[in-house]
Amino acid sequence: MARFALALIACGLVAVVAATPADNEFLTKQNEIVKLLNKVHELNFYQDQVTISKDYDPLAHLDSYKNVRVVKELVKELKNGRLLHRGEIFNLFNAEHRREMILLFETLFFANDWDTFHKTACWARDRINEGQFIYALSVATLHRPDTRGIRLPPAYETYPHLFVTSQVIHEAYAAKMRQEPAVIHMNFTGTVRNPEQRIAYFGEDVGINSHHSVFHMDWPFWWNEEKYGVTKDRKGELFWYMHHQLITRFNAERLSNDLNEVEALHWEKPIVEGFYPQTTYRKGGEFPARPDNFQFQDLKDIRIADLEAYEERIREAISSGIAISALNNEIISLNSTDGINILGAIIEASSNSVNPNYYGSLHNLAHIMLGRVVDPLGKFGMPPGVMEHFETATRDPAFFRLHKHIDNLIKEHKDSLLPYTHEELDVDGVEVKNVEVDDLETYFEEFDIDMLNALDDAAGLPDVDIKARVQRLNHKPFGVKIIADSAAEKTVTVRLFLAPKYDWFGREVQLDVQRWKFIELDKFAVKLHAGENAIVRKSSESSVTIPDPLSTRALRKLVDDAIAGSASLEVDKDYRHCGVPDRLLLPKGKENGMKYTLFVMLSDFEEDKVNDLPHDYAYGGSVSYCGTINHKYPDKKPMGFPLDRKITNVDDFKVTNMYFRDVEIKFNPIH
Ligand code: CUO
Repeated sequence: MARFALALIACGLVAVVAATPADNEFLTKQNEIVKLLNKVHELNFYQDQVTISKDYDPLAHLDSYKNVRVVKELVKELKNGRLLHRGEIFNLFNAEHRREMILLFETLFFANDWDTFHKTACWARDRINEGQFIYALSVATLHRPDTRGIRLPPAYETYPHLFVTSQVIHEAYAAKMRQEPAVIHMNFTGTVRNPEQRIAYFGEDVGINSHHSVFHMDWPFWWNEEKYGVTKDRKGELFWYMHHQLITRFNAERLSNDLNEVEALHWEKPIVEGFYPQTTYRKGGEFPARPDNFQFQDLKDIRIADLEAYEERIREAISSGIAISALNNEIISLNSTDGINILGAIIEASSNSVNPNYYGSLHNLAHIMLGRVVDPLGKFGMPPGVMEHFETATRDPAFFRLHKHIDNLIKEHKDSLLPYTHEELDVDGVEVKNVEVDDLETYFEEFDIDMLNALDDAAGLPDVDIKARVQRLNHKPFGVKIIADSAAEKTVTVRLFLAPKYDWFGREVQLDVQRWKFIELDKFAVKLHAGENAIVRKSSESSVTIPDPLSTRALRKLVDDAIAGSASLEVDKDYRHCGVPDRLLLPKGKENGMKYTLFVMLSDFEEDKVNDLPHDYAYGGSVSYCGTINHKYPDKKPMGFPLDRKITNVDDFKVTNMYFRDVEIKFNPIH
């Protein structure tokens, strides 16, 4: 189909982005954060930060912090040598490591002003473990009102070891020793003898890895809403939905590569796919490898029986439709739309769990079990596995199996709810007449990762330009045009989903099965006028994706130029680091074309509306899977609506404000 002229027929679709040019105060903050996260494995080296670190004493400025006790405790533990040392591996799933990191986070978060925050960060950078420092500083920067809109450097540049293979690191060192610039080609793990390697480009995509790791910084499972005064709206539900979407996306990728969909793991059955990460910690050795068909093992402190017991109780809650709260054994119904939020928090478990003692922490414990599976008793002193870091977890096929298991539990809950009624689906007077889509074409491209931060510095050995070159999936930009009639002027929410039309066996998938496989492509609100409307939306505007972040070098240059007045840095207070990379919006498809179902639904925005903001407010751009930090989740409907509940009668389900059509995705191998 010919590409249609977007500009001529667009239906008032320029989203409201709250961006303004950065002033000097913001540019200074932006500059300081980038400096703090540059070469964090080394001590402060920018002279101003060195001086602050040397001279600053948090105890001499206690009146500059909201929570004095935390500051005193952090300093006391540091003086007593009780904190994780620099160079050691920080593992967020380790309760002690986490407790120490939270002390630092709270010290930073509760600093009364930017000046105190900045000085504390310079001070901590020389004294606290760098993994704890990166994580605490990042989460504090994302959540402090005075650092809203600051851009963090890409995670794969701050800590490249978690994103590239050992071979790349070795070659990068060799190039630096030779003082020769280099571009090192990175292969995906495994060989052609391992079918899983066919979709390694997805699980090992640096953009997916950083989306996942930042999601868990935006929505930390340890977040204390009361203490921090920041509510995490629908966090339990979002935990499910973001991971559900990762699985549907992964499965669509598998089908594109002639692999069957991922199966859930079970505590008693072998973990079919082994995994050899071919990745090394900066210090502490290689990430442990797992052979095929390995069984779960009891750890010193977590037993398989614990997981089974927690899961039994969770299943009991799902089938009975009630959870038991720790607060006076109060009964909480799960049969409302909020049930998923309660259940998500219980399963993760986050600090929002209504009863962590009773329901445990199924998901977090499973991450630890999988991470330590090959050295369960610590006999060989192996470092944590890839499943114990959000940056590396999606590399392991077991990640998707674990989350599929959890997704199945949630599906049991969703299937227990009543299907949506005609009234809940129908929008009076609105009809979608047609949906046109540009050609959908995917291809692989090359991308370079700056290895500057991966390598140690030594006197007389200056930095040289060393890059890791990876293959990554991309697609041609495309547009969707929706022709809709409306009886009157009305603002609607437009929901766009995509799912494979056929399963692995080549059978057409029935809607009630297919509904759980739909990838949310976009969601936005638009004003219809009475009569016929043409709604045009570009792929780059999608509410699930973010564009490529600026590299550290480009970010520093932009800030320098903006300070010098020769460029302008736009500040969006809702700026998001979480989000699927723009280029991964579409699954790969096949060379000869692969059929998908495109589903479009318009719903009544006045019923969906949550925040008192313009209907086209952009929320930083990736709100669908990542929510928003500064506002409530801007859609009252359950995430995944209307495909999250059973469709028992397709005729009842299909209303005029919906539209289904086939589309085809072609992979171009010679781009
Ligand atoms: Cu994101 Cu399990 O929650 O990896």
